[in-house]
Formats: sequence, C-alpha cells, structure tokens
Amino acid sequence: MSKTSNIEFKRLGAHLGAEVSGADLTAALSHKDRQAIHDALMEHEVLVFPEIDITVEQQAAFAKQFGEFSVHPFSPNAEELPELIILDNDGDSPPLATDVWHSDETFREAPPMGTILRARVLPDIGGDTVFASMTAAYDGLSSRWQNFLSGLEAVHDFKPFRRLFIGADEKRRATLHRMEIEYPNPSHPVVRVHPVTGRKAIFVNPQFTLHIKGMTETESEAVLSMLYQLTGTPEYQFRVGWKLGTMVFWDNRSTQHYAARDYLPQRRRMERFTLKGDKVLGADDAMAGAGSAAALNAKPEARQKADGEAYSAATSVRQFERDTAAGD
Ligand SMILES: O=C(O)CCC(=O)C(=O)O
Ligand SMILES: [Fe+2]
Repeated sequence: MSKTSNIEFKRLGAHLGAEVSGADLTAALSHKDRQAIHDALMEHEVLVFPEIDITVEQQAAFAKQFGEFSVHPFSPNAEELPELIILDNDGDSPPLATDVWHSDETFREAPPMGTILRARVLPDIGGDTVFASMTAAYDGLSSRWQNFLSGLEAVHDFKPFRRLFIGADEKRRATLHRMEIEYPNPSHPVVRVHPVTGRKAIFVNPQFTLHIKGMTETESEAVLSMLYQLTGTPEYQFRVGWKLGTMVFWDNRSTQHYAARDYLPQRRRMERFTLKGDKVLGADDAMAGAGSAAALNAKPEARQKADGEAYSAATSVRQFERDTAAGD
C-alpha cells in the first residue's frame, strides 16, 4: 500500500530519525500517504518534516489523522484550543523541566502514543532537541540485563509539575489535591512492548519515574541510574537542529527526548499537539494475551514480533492503528 505513496523518507540517524519529503500537509492525506507516514514513524521513531509552511490549524488537522488528541493537564495551552500546547520561552520565562530526559506524560495510566511539535520562533543559536531510541537502548543491553529487567515495574509521578504549586494559595493547593486524585501514580513495566512493532523499549525516565517496585531505595536508584545513562549514549541519539517551520512527529513509546535550554535569554516558541496512547504493557502482559508456547520458543526477533501481535490482541489499540492493521 505504502509503496505507491509519493512521500519519501531519508534515514538520518543510525537507530532513529528520518526526513520526510513530498508530503502535502495543507490538505487531508490520502489513505496510502497516511499509512506511509505511520509505517515510517514505526520504523524510524522520529520523523522530521523540514521547514514546512502550514498554519497551526493545518498542523492540528495533520495530527488528528493519526489519533485522538490528548490535553495536557499542566502545560500552558491555548485557551481557544486546549489541545494546543504552546512552549514559549525566553529569559523571563524559562522552560519547565523539558531539559530532562523523558517520554511525554508517563505520569498517566496511558501515556501518549506520539507528539507533533513545530518551531515557530527560534533563537539565533541553540535550542536543539535530542532524541534517544529506547528500543536501540534495550537491544544494546546484555541478555543478563534484559532478563533481569523483565517483569520489573516502576512507579511514575507528575513530579516536575508539583513545583507549580509550591507556596500556592488555598485554591491552587486544592487544584494540586484534585490532580493527585485524577492522576494517581501509575506503575508501568520497565521494559514495554511496543503495541505495533512488538519491539521492546526501556520505559523509565528521570522526569517522571519515582522508583522500581519491590526494591530498596538504594537498589532502585542504582538500577535507574544505570538505565538513565542509556539516553546519554551518543550511539542511541538523534539530534534535531530546528529551522523555522520544522515539524517533528515522534513515537512516544519508543523514544525519549531532551530539549536543550542553551538559548536563553533568547526566545524560542514551539507549538505541540499530543495523541492519546494505550496502557503500557510489558512482555508478560503480551504473553498472557498470546498464551503461546511457540512464541516463547521463537528466535529473539520472531519472539519480539510475537509479543507485539499478542499485545495487539490483548489490548485496545488506537482506532487508527487498528484500522491500518486490518487494512494490511
Ligand atoms: O521544546 C522542545 O523541543 C521539546 C519540549 C518537550 O519536551 C515536548 O514538547 O514534549
Ligand atoms: Fe516532552
């Protein structure tokens, strides 16, 4: 299907990142173009649309073709369009904790599947965003570590956003209390199975992860600090140097990112739409769905694929991904 699309993808990084050309984003995508972009996102994990000339409404319309919008409970958003997050920063208004490695909103029970960010105002120098492939990071671990991590779960929290409420008046403290009820700490598998590709990815991050369940604090810190070092490994990274109008679509399930704040006090404005995702499942959940001895006995690559198939069977995937899977 996607072979007949005119859109082209040029791989930019060893493990992730591709540049997209030939896509008209000012109009609705054809089914085959939408499929081609989705397939490429699964394969390359981060897609860069360089210097495209679209309105924010067109960016929203593009995003909506790949899933349902998610509204961020803490980030600054546009009043008239709450799905639009505006990251407008300068010396008087520095960014809030985006210069910490993370995948978006893992404090949710079901974190987003993807994010679509576009550059609207850029500093003269700096302000790059660095991505890391967490599937490559997982694949690079020894089988001893892979086995050790299997089945572990970590607790996540909206911790960087708690600072918004420090010293707050009674009304804002009540808001914090309401948020704590609405977003109780979820536990996610430390290794997640990607719902579409079946690849395994490290799914802990220093922005939102608190600790690993069933370990002492010292043990948990040691394991987490080892895993946090993986994002800093240059081999797993891909760096986006933004130009005005550049739009990036990343798969939030297989990557993490870090926005360099080396441009202050200059101004940088980014506009973002976020797409809802599913509950995070690990290999055990996927296997429970399959119940398949054949999958367990399969070779590693085949097993990863089997995990993905089992996962898809065991959980609800977003409508778009279900539709396209059915169309294959
Ligand atoms: O400003 C950026 O480049 C990325 C900020 C960020 O973490 C996000 O939009 O999710
Ligand atoms: Fe982010």
